[in-house]
Amino acid sequence: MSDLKLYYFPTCPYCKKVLKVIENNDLDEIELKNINQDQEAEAELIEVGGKRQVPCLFIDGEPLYESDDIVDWLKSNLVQD
Ligand SMILES: N[C@@H](CCC(=O)N[C@@H](CS)C(=O)NCC(=O)O)C(=O)O
Repeated sequence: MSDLKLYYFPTCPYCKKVLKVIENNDLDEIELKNINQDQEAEAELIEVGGKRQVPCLFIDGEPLYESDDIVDWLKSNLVQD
């Protein structure tokens, strides 16, 4: 099982799209990090990912940006058909 963290903030429409997939499929294994409330998470996103853009999914510490790519990864790796 991969270590999964989603960096997001609640008013971001791209984040909402990803969060909907997470909620609809009960993907509880993903730790959610709201960068507007958690300064440590915000700093970690910028340091590791290189930019303050959300959503970003860390997969075993590797950042994956772009909501469409994140949704595709979730559907390919976690969502049961
Ligand atoms: N193409 C990107 C767009 C992501 C995007 O524009 N996110 C905005 C928030 S809605 C962002 O992080 N902007 C930088 C900032 O707010 O500092 C995606 O689909 O994930």
